[in-house]
Amino acid sequence: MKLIGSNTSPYVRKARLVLLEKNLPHDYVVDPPSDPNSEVYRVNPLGRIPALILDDGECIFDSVVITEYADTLNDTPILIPRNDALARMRVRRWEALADGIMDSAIVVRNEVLRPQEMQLAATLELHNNAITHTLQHIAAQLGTRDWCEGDALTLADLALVSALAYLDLRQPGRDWRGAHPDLAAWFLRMSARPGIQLSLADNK
Ligand SMILES: N[C@@H](CCC(=O)N[C@@H](CS)C(=O)NCC(=O)O)C(=O)O
Repeated sequence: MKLIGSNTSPYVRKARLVLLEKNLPHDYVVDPPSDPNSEVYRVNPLGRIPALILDDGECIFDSVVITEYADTLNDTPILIPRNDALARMRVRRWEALADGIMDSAIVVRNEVLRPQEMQLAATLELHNNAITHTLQHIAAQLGTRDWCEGDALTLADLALVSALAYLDLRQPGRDWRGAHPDLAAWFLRMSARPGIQLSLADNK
């Protein structure tokens, strides 16, 4: 299978980390929709990345659907609990928090790319505050634990790494490490994983 993405997209990073952590053979192709000739326009009517093209040509999008599908392909490890409905919900809820940070950070990014006089201060404040509050919530939930949910790696951890990496990329002035030292220590521990290391090397 082939994952179409870009190195800057946090949703792509999340999907890619799932493929890497599960050791699912795939080609990772940087082919962003900013290129009008991107293959993504042929395979995803939304023109968004990530898009995962299976060997028979079927295309899967968006990142939530990709991760859901990819997780069924093997059990090593199971990243989304299958039998425990509460644990499954909690992993998905972590993912919603991480995706929400990504969504807000992208709104902020798009806003600051506009000419200064056209930028909406209220939009910037709304979304920056949402990120700040969500980071506080996440840091309080995680505490000093190793994993977001349960006692092993799940999709929750990979989604959170992807959201934090995106903040590092797009909001380098946001000192989330200073505000949340335990979260910073967790991110450092997670960064030692080979798949995450590989993906973070491209975070520029
Ligand atoms: N909810 C989607 C969001 C995907 C998305 O918005 N991707 C962005 C990149 S971060 C995109 O493709 N934007 C179109 C563009 O860059 O032109 C998912 O989780 O896959």
